[in-house]
Amino acid sequence: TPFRPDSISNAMNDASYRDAIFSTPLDRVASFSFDEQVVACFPDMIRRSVPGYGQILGMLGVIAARHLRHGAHVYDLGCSLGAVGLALAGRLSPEAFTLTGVDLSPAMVERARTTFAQECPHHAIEVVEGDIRHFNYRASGMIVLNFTLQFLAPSDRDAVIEKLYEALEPGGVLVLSEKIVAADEEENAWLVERYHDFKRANGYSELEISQKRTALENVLIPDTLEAHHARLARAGFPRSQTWFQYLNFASLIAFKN
Ligand code: GEK
Repeated sequence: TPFRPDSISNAMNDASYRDAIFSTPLDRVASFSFDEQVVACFPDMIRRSVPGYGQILGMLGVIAARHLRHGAHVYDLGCSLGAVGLALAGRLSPEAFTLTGVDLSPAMVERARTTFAQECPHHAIEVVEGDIRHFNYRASGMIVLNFTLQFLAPSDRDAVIEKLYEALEPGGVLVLSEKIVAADEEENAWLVERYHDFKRANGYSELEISQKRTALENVLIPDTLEAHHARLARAGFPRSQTWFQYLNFASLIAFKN
């Protein structure tokens, strides 16, 4: 099949229910958590809620093909259902890389393992249930945090990025995709309003948008792009750049010499 950077495996789409978690009024909106209810509709939720999600995934395969030394190891941190691993497996042969996906949610890990076994049984991909803050990383050529760092307490973020810098081999790359906030208030307000328009256009109701917003308060705390680049520099990366932005969602790449 011809390569389309924005296309990803249908495997996850097929099994996905439509996200209706916040479609009915709730007395008290609980904090968002990655439980079984979320797992069941996750592919639908993330596609309708994260602008550019599919394009970022498609491009991760392209970036890996460019930057990975043959046979190098890759980490996908906060792997959820394994979308990053699937994107790489769709682009690279089984000999090209090994991958470890790490996620804190047992429900995610279980589903990701099944998906890899079905979709790319010849690729050396494992999924580990664990906390990326306290993980023992092996030397790697590429580390991906696709919308995961944003869920860590801000005070934990520096130490994780430092650990990942240490784990990367010379020439290694870190890809960091995040929901971001703009330092300028007016700019930020415009981005957030257009983001809510984006969600409306993708079929979310006012109620769903506002209840999801409440559920994510204090759970997802976004940094500015400047804060991300500064953190990467502090951790030791001599160079980082923003390679993708769509409204208040962005992806950065950092290079280790
Ligand atoms: C994708 N990357 O489809 N340790 C490990 N996992 C964690 C931690 C932690 N400390 N905190 C949160 N998670 C995926 C999407 S989703 C993004 C990533 C979103 C996990 C959490 O369980 C969830 O699966 C994931 O990080 C974030 O490309 O839902 O917006």
